Amino acid sequence: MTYSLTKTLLGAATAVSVLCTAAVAADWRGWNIHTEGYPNTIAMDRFAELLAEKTGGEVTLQMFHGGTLGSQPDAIEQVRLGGLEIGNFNLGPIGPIAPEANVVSLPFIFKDVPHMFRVLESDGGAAIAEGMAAKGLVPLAWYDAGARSFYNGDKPINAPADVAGMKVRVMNNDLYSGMIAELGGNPSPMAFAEVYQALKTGVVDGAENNWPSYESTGHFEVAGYYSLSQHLIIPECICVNADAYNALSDEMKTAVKEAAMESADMQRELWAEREASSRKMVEDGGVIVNVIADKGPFQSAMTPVYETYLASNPDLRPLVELIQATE
Ligand code: GTR
Repeated sequence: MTYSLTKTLLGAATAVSVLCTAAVAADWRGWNIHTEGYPNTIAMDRFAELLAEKTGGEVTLQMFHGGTLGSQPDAIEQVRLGGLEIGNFNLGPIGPIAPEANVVSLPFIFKDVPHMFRVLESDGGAAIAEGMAAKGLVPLAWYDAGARSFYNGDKPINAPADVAGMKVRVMNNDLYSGMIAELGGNPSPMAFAEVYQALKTGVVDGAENNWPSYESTGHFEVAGYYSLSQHLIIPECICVNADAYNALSDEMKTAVKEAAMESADMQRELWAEREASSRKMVEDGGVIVNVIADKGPFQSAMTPVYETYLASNPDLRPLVELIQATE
């Protein structure tokens, strides 16, 4: 009797442990907009390898690069809803969903990239991450996306007056539309994949992005003036669906997080190299790089953009001030 009870209990325990293992085993699918050889693509592939290694194969990830699973705003929704588990997202198109994360899309909020990372590693970063997690997207690590500057086909941009009347492609976010409107231009929100044709056919006059994306997309071929406004410094994340992440044991969560952090270390190194090589490549290709002597007029034109954001999110004023006060 005792023997068979023990046997039954043991059997039950085994069944439970098998069930538990089954519950944590996960086959994830991941979205990335960039193509082969881009720092983010290499680092996301490395993340997939590290995930399998560090979780002993309990969590696996199949990456889909080149935006093959859809546009970025759609992929963000997919990861929030659980249609996909992972994405390498720019925080720009996450901002409209999570107001805390939108703080990084206030033009000129960061002094430079190191300042952005200092903020992300502080309470400010924790507030941004919490805001995202509350909307179903858990950021596991932050990637570098440099600074974004304006480019167009026919002239250098030195002052807001040069943007006046220009149709400029922006990512999907009202802050960016407001930014262009305050400079006197016409904002044109559009998916990344459509920008090359739009520039080429004159549907838009200009766009804005960092060196690697300006180069990798070929935008430099059809918009040969790059003016160093550096108006936006937007971080990117490896973001995971909150339910998928929360279903993991603590041990697995740690492993997943470690894999993401190591991938981010790699991405930041590759990013620094790619910024330099992309710049060199486009300059060799004939791009005219324009240094803006005084960015002050661009910065002061952004006051209404900040006011609109703070009027809709009065509770986020301390976060804005925290970032501005971070050395
Ligand atoms: C790139 C970024 C992409 C996407 C793109 C865009 O720099 O890495 O995720 O946001 O810009 O302008 O749409």
